[in-house]
Amino acid sequence: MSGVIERYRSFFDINAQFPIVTLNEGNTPLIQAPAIASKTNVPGLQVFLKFEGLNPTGSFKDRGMTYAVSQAKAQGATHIICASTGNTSASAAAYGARAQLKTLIILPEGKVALGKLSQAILYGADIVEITGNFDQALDVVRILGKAQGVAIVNSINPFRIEGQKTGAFEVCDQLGGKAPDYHFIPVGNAGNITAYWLGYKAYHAAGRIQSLPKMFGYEAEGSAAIVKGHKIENPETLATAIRIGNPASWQGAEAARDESGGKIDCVTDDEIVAAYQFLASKEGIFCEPASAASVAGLFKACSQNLVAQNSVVTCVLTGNGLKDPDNAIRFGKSEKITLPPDPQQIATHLGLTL
Ligand code: AN7
Repeated sequence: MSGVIERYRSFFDINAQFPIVTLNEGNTPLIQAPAIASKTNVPGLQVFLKFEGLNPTGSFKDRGMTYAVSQAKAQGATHIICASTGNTSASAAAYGARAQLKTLIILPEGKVALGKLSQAILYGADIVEITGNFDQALDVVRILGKAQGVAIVNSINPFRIEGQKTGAFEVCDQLGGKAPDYHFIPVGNAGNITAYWLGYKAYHAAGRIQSLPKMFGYEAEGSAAIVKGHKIENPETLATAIRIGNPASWQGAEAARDESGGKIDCVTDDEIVAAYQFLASKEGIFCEPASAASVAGLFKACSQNLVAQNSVVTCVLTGNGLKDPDNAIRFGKSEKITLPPDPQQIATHLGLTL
């Protein structure tokens, strides 16, 4: 299976000669989540998880990066640059390597999960950590992007949003040519909620679906600029992927909310962690903390009676749990002890009778 541009070619404004840089991204599973549905206590609810952690670099960013990097290459760029809370940089570094472009990455010091950093390092990007946060890194990138031969591949690049629309196309295809009734998604820089909404609208306009979902986006409470209606100077959350205080696609997120009759709300770190643990221990799905904000948001919205009975819900799980082993170990509830290789002793410890 080829990547998202080839699969949804008619939705991209490209000709037959357009050179595509791809790692066969997309085509991620839509996994039904009965334990989550049951925990909501909403009768007849069907919940599906779009597990974007199974993309080539482990996050949804690959859908937009294939198109942004293809366009950069086609337009003769020599360098790509991005600010990142981690996943964008991992994806940029991979597609940059694939396209043989120099990849420049500006990161908030000490706030990028280990897996993401390790990816950028091995893919071979040039990495600068700033003594500041993501929003400041993006401000720097907006200026460095003016340098000769440099293409910005943050989601302020419209090609990123174009590529990420394919997530919505896949959800509808996987539901058998239908849109969900509600779409739950984490919100950081707000590019993805913008892209999904544009994707649903494009599919609707093309006659592929007959209805549109209500868009429910969730920021982390300590970084909830859209919910609070102002920039957050010092955003905080353990979900470092969405530790963003001035979302670049703020207006796109509000348009998605208002046009769809949805909601932008926030969830606390405790709610995020509870959903993160529930996903792993009750559904067998390992996502990163920021991704669990969509499920935390679903639980919150259901408790507020905002979700109708018998509806179909999708939650996007934006990134793979392996991205952030530190939080997995911190919040995992397994017991681990060291013993000699003695079956009897181990059996006794595990409560088994030999
Ligand atoms: C796992 O990598 O902004 O609202 O620089 O990595 O489209 O920003 C990551 C964002 C959700 C939020 N879940 O998506 C970056 C970056 C995960 C993420 C988001 C991100 P947007």
